[in-house]
Amino acid sequence: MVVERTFSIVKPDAVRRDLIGTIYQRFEAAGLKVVAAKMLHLDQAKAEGFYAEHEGREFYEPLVKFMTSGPIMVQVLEGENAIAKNREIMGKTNFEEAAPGTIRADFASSVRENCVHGSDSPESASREINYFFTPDEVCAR
Ligand code: DAT
Ligand code: MG
Repeated sequence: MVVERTFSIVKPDAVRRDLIGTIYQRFEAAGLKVVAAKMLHLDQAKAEGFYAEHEGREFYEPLVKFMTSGPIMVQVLEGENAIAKNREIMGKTNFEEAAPGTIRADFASSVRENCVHGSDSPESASREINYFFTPDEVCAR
């Protein structure tokens, strides 16, 4: 088994609804250790850059507006198969298709307002971690 790091966001909807602790509990229960974390409020340029892969899609502009609508928690999670494991406990993008017991099935209120982000590949994990954290902000555990 390979110990990996992945990048995660608790999105503005979940922060507004005081779900930070509940979602962190899901990470820890799944064996994903928090090795870096901070709260911040994205500005438009930073949100656009983060979701650049979706530029031009019909949902891109409302997504950027939502992601800048309030503070978020960004974190690096570490564990065996962390990238796939985190995607598994998040559930599918569309909460109506997400498996019961996943974060999105339990807490998302729409396809857009779906509580969490998680990297989908080693390449995106690396890019996304470096987009928000300097190497010295990530702790060995
Ligand atoms: P994921 O967040 O599961 O990796 P994604 O990368 O395809 O999904 O899309 C990024 C975010 O954009 C997603 O979490 C919510 C929003 N989004 C995606 N498809 C959408 C749609 N059809 N309508 C509204 N928002 C959408
Ligand atoms: Mg994605």
